[in-house]
Amino acid sequence: EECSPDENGYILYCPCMGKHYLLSYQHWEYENIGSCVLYFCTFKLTGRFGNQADHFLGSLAFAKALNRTLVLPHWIVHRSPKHHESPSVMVPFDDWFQVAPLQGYHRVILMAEFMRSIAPVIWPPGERAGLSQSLFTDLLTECMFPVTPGLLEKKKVGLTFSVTITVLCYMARKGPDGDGCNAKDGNPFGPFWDHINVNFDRSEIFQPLHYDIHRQDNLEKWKEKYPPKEWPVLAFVGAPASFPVQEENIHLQKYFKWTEEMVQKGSDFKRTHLPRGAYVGIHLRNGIDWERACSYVDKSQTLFSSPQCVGYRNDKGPTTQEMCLPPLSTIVKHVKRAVKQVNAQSVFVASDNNHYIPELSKALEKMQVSVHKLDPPDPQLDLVILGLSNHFIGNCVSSFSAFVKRDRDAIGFPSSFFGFPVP
Ligand code: GFB
Repeated sequence: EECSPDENGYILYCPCMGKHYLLSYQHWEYENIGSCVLYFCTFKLTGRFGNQADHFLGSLAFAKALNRTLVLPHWIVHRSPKHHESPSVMVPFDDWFQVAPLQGYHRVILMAEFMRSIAPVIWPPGERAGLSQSLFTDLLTECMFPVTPGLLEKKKVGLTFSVTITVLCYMARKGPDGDGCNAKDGNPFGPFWDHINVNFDRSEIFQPLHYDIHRQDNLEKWKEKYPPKEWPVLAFVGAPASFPVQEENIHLQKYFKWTEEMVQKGSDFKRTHLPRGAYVGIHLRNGIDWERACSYVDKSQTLFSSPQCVGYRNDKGPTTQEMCLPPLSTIVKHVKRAVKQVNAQSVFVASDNNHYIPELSKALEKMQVSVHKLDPPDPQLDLVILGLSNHFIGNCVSSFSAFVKRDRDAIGFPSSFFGFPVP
């Protein structure tokens, strides 16, 4: 019974970055690193977990709206750019998160289980189509890479919008006259599908349909165009969701729970490394990639996850530099306020780069508050420890912070942000 396929069909996707993300990424790289137009060249590419988590919530809502079982993808952990030739690491969904609470919302299945018991029956090799939003022709005006008409023709065989974009960047690396493109080229696209031994036999462009299933007309069109009998599996090469997470899908965070082991690790750290009593958790996003990203704050009203502060309709004012890359003075001010508020004995700092441990320790010396971080670094454990704190101060713009904020909101824990609200 466990193995009988869902006749309503399945949704499968690679948590690879989609259009929105890649385009802005290319823009920065191109403008900021004149000599380098490669997606992977000099950026400090880390996990990008926050993006994937945002996409996950949207994909869950998408699967529920289409009444298809969601295949829980592996998380993709990116290696550093120096290793861009080596594949990303795939982490099974349930290494970090529980499956059971999700089932309280909608039908889900782990990817390994799907590939083992379902795919051979309803999605055999030879009948595998990859779905994408569009060929990249409509993006040419936005894309800053050198593209010749000849290259474009070759790209039309590309599997999807996202993959095509990645392949495009990959081709640009080799020059416009490089060899033809392969739909799974590029990291993490290739490694993700290779990991589960999937090759695509054809591609399907689904536009003008789109992911916003909160629009009833769009939802009906999905059901009409892709009936489960003919399309038992809809395999998307990027998440069928937007980034940042749509406002309507934020509430799904409550079904998205760390495993008990992860929570235990967080509690163990607290017990063994922090003094007894309350602690304030802070997220300092300040790596070089972030500095570059923040230089775009003035050019756009919202950036990445900033709608969590300034509102999805920008109703609470523009995103500011201080929110994106808060100076030490702002950090100290907010931390001191939070320490007083919850009578904290310590501060736990999570960061991708500079934790400011000496500076914060000095600033909090008189208050007799100690400052701590994880060693060695562990992004997921950072998230758990921030989630457990008595008060959390996050970065408005970062989706890493946004995860913690939603996680805490779901259980009624308080949070605030650096530089927001604007005084
Ligand atoms: O999670 P993420 O999408 O959040 O990407 P943002 C940031 C990655 O940096 C994380 C690492 O997945 C981690 O691997 N990182 C960030 C951290 N903060 C911490 C931390 O406190 N501790 C540890 N250990 N690691 C955006 C991306 O990042 O950055 C955009 O979403 C783009 O796609 C932009 O890449 C430049 O939203 O902060």
